[in-house]
Amino acid sequence: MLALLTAAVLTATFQPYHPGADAVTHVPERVPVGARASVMSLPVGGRTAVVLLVTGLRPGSHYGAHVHVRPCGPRPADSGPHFQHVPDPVQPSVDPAYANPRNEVWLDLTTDAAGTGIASSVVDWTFADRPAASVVLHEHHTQVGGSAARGWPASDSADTPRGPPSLYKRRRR
Ligand SMILES: [Cu+2]
Repeated sequence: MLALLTAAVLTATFQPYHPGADAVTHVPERVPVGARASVMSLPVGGRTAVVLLVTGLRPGSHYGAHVHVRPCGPRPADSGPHFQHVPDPVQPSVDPAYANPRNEVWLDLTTDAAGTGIASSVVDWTFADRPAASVVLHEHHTQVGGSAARGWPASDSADTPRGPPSLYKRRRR
C-alpha cells in the first residue's frame, strides 16, 4: 500500500527545447517531435524500480537510456553525467566498478515495428534526496568500457527533464 502511494509516473511529449518543455529532443531524426515517454519510479523496501515506456520513436531501433543528474536544457550536455549510487571519483566515469547497471539506472530499449519500447531496472538503493533530474535517451545501446559508451552528452538524442518524478517533486519543494 505504501509503495502504491509513493509511486510516481510522469508522461511527457518530446519537442524542441523551450523553457517549460517537459521533454526535449535534440535529434528529431531519432526522437521525433511528438514522441512520448512515460517514466515510473517506485521505491520499495530500500530498492527502486524504474520503468520507461516510449512511443512514437523510430521502428526497430536501439536506444540507450539512463537516469542523469541534471535537468534537460537547450544543449544535450545540460543533463550532466549518469546518476551513480556510489559516485566515481573520476569523471567522466568509465570504470566498470562504478559505471554498471547496479550503480546506475540503465533503461536501454529496442523499439518494435510501431516505434514503441519499454525498459525497466531495479536497483538495491533509493534516490532519497540526491539529485537525479532526467532520463536521457541516447543514440546507441550502452557499452561498458567503450569510449563512446558512457552516454556522454555528445550522443544524446533526447531527454525528459524530470526523470523519476518523485525526485522532481522533491527538487521543486
Ligand atoms: Cu545516459
